[in-house]
Amino acid sequence: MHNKGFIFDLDGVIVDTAKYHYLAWKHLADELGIPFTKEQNEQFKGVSRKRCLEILLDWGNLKVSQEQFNNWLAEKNEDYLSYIDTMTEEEILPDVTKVLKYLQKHRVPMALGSASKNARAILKKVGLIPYFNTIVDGTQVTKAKPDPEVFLMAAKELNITPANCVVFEDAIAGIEAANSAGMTSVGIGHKNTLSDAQYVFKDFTEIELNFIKELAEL
Ligand code: B16
Ligand code: MG
Repeated sequence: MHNKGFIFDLDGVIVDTAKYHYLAWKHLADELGIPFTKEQNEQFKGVSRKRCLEILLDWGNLKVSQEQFNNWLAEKNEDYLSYIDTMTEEEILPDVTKVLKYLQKHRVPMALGSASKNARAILKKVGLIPYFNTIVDGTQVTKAKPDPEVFLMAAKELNITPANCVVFEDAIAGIEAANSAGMTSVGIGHKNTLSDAQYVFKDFTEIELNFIKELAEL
């Protein structure tokens, strides 16, 4: 087995589902009369569904019963899943498959480390399940990023020590989680936003296979 392991976040790294999360949250926010912008949606990246709704209700100064809270949570997710249902492999972000193929060819263990409870369904939709040795998602973790739980669990399942893991993340909280797990952090997004990452790329089209080769010690 290879000595290095690669862990990928899902939303914002492999696919851009943030736009669907936005549409579903916006729909609910409109219904509740709470203003919700794309900038506010940025703050929901990498954050669990439940926590997102708590934040939204805080913004709207709304206090609700547990039952109402759960109903809205379900409503948002149903709406979100109606978008997910339309996804195809064309929605995989540019050059992501190139990197996954390269790593698979060299038998580098790969994991998904996502806060989403829908991660498996999304990977299935876009046909990427076969690349991952393990999938750790929001259905398994109890502590949300920036807590390193999701990545530590992925490392354990890959049987690779955390220091030998490389994490690709688009959220500030995700980079923080990777760093506190003692892993190599690669940010996907803006240099200014992800300044705590060890490396930052705008997207996968900026990543050379040579860089991957070095990280993977191939
Ligand atoms: P769900 P990631 C995260 O996925 C998203 O970035 C975040 O916006 C979302 O609220 C969270 O998953 C929960 O998603 O409602 O599908 O369980 O970036 O960690 O892959
Ligand atoms: Mg993400």
